[in-house]
Amino acid sequence: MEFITYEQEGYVGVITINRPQALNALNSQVLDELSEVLDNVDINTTRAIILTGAGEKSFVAGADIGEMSTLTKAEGEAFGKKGNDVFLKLEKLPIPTIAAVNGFALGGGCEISMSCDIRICSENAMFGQPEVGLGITPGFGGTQRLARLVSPGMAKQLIYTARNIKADEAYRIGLVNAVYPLEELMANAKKMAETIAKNAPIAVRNCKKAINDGLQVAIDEAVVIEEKLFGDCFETEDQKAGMGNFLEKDKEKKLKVVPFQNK
Ligand code: CO8
Repeated sequence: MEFITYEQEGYVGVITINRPQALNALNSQVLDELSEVLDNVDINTTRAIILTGAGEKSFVAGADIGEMSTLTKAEGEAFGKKGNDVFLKLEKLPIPTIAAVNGFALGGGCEISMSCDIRICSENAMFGQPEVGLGITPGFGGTQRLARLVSPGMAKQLIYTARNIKADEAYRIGLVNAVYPLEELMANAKKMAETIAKNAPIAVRNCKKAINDGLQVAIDEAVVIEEKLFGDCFETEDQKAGMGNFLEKDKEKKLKVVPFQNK
């Protein structure tokens, strides 16, 4: 692969978008490579994924403007679909994903971060949907996910004005969960990923699915989704060990057994 690297440390996988000549902008090849990497994540040996950008300046500076500049209407729609398909694959990955946003997250960069479960960023991060200034809409899920993540009013303001916001404002509006000095960002992303990885993996996956699927439907349907995924945890080794250890008051065993159970 030319533009994506994947590294696995224990249960944690790190995907890095590495196209420094364009501040990690997403062209078709980057999207194809990302799709392939996601297809190859072994969810039985990986319990959390961190997505970041190479370098100290940019997470992802958007979709590739050069590639988009000559598209026809049909090609534009197809490019939008290509991005959306990859971002949906990322969003639906059964295991938790953390975007470690280390600089510019503009346009498609903000959009890919919103396809992750959790966003944390560095102090130099900058978020925004500058698309209307380029004569297009945020077409990699931005009109949908930003409105769901912050609020429709805030999303509309950011999208209509095309104003970029710094890390502190992204934190204030709930777009990111935490802000760290750049040099501490990856350590904190890994710490969070490892904390997640210590918990029962089937239960964690089912929580992700319950939240994601439940948010798409009315509450009475959502609680049925939750019930099924709750029931699905029973009779697993993790459920037996986790509850058994609690009842036996064996904290040592709990720590030793639960993190190493798998489906
Ligand atoms: N696409 C292509 N190349 C880019 C992009 C990009 N999005 N961003 C930066 N680059 C390139 C620059 O052209 C430059 O290349 P070169 O050295 O060959 O001239 C190199 O990266 C370095 O960039 P700058 O010299 O501009 O670096 P600065 O530090 O001066 O500025 C900025 C950094 C502020 C990030 C600036 O590069 C910038 O404004 N970039 C564009 C940001 C942007 O508008 N992003 C949104 C793009 S649109 C989008 O993402 C749509 C998503 C939905 C698509 C739906 C499809 C239908």
